[in-house]
Amino acid sequence: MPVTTIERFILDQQRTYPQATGVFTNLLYDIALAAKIIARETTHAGLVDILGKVGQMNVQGEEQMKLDVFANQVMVRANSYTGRLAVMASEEMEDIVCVPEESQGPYVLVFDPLDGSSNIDVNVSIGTIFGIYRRVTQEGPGEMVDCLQPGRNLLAAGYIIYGSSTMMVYSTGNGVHGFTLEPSLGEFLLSHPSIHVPDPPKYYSANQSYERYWSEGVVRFTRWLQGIDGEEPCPTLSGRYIGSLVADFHRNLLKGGIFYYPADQRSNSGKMRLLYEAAPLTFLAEQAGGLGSDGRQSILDIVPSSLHQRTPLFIGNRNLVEKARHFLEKYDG
Ligand code: P6P
Repeated sequence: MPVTTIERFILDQQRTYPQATGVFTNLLYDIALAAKIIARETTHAGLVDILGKVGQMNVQGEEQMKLDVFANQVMVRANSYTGRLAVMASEEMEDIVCVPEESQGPYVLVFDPLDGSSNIDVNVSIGTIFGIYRRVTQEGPGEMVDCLQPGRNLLAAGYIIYGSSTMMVYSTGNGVHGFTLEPSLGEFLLSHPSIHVPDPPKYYSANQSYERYWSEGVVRFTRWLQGIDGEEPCPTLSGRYIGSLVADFHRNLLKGGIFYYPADQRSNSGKMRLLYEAAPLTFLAEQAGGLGSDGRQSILDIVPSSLHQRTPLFIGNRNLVEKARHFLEKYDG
């Protein structure tokens, strides 16, 4: 495979859009740069000055780890003065993030700067998730309505996984492509072109310690995945649950499988965030031949009513996600 940097790849993709001005391309560059800066810190997270809690609580009511705060700052600062964005929304910030008037542009960036951060101090892979929209307001400062768009409107989405290596995986609607960071060069190099979810799948990912809260449909779906339920056989799957959404999603994207975090008796909205977790990952899943749903409808068809709203999530191989819907319709009505 020729050595292709992410910048070269993005630029080559831009060439297929004659009317492109380069703003979108530069936005993707900015995200890749932010990813490199965050990656540099996550690989040193064992140092005292980063590890440990900053003591603040974020909008999710979760104690903020210093790396959360750092990653959020990097994403905001890398995108505030570039002239690409009208507005941003971050998992770490309660309200929309306004862009200085002299630096506004046509796009909207939504992101979770560091998902799975509770795993930082046990050295489990964590990730940044992002989605890019075009603004819907015509001019002036971006507004909440620019952020509350359904996933169908996404122009691009991706994630960076900080693990045994750092990878950036993204799509602009022309397939899903993965780039691995070569730290000695500081470059993301094309390592996984045109990713498609393998079939048959290999894994199912769910936190089964919550089964007692699940609906009958979800329990029956899980028994089917385990080859126990009476319906037609499911491919033989192994259970794998890391407890870090990006890591679980990434493994299933490359090996085939389904991740699900359903609604349950504790929360009828599930745990995953619609705007900056479920929708961007569903955009990627669909581009890779898979699906993402709340158990009834595509995640991409849900119009957000608030920045931090949650949604049940079933995401991965098309046939497994469709089977989940079958069980929920059959047993949960
Ligand atoms: P549970 C991490 O806190 C996170 O938001 C996701 O990354 C992960 O998939 C999920 O929560 C794990 O949740 O309830 O199984 O610990």
